Amino acid sequence: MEIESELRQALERRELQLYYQPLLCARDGRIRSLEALARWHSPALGWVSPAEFVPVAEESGLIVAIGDWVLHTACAQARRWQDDGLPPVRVAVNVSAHQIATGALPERIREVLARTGLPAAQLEIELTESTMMADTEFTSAQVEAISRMGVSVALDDFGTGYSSLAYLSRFALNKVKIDRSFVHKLASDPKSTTIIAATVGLARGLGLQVVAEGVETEAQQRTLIAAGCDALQGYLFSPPVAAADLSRLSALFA
Ligand code: G
Ligand code: G
Ligand code: NA
Ligand code: MN
Repeated sequence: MEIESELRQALERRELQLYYQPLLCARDGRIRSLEALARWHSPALGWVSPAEFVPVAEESGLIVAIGDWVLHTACAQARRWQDDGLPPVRVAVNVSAHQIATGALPERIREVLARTGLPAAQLEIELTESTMMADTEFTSAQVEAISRMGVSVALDDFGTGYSSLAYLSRFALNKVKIDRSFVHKLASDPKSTTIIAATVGLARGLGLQVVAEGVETEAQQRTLIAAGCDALQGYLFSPPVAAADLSRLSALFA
C-alpha cells in the first residue's frame, strides 16, 4: 500500500512535522497548554491528513516510532519556547494503544524529559477510551507509572467510546476532553447541553479538569463556560499552527 511504504520513510526523510493547537483557560482566556498534532507532507502524495495516515501507522506498527518522534519533538519544542522567554506551557501529545502495549512508554517518557530538560508537569499525554479498553490491567498500570512521574493524563474524545464512566475512576486521570461531536450539536440538540453539564459535574466530583474540543462559535463558547468547562479548544481561537506561527499568539500565553 502506497501510504504505508511512503510513511515508512517519512521519519528519516523528515517529512513529518508537529502543529500545535492552544487550549484557552475558560476563566481568563490565557493559553496554558497546547496539543501537538502530527502533520505529514509527502513528496509523492502531497499533504496526507492524520485521519488517513494515523490509522495506517497504527495497523503497520509504525505508530510506535512516530509516537516516539512526536513525544521527543513536542517536549523539545516546549522547552525551547520557555528558553525563548515565553511563560511555561504544557504540551499534550496523543498516545496510541500500541505505544502503551510496548510497556516501554514510561521509560521513554522519563528519558525524553531528562534529555530535553522539560519538567514532567509540562507534559500531558492524551489517551482515548479505546486505548483504555485494551488489556485494562496492564494499561492502567502503565498509565499509573506515567502519572507518578508528574506527567498529566487526559482522556481524549470523551463520550465516543464505551463504558466511559468506569474508565474515569479506574485510571489515573487528570483531565477529560469532551469530544467535539457534543460541542457541534449544542445548538441543535438540547441533549448535548445536558450531557456536557453532567460530564462536568461528574468530572468535578472526581477531581478532574474538563476541556471542550471543537469550539467553533461564540455561542458554543458561552454555553461551555456556563456549563463549567475549565478550558476550551477549537477553531474559534486557533487552528493547529506550526511552532513558528505561535509567536503571533504569544500575547495570550499566561
Ligand atoms: O489533527 P487532526 O484533527 O487532523 O487529527 C486527526 C486525528 O489524528 C485525531 O484523532 C488525532 O488525535 C490524530 N493524531 C494527530 N496527531 C497524532 C499523533 O501525533 N499521534 C496519534 N496517535 N494520533 C494523532
Ligand atoms: O482526536 P483528537 O481530539 O486528537 O483530534 C484533534 C483534531 O481536531 C485536530 O486534528 C484538529 O485539526 C481538529 N480540530 C481542532 N479544532 C477543531 C474545531 O474547532 N472543529 C473541528 N471540526 N475540528 C477541530
Ligand atoms: Na487529542
Ligand atoms: Mn480529542
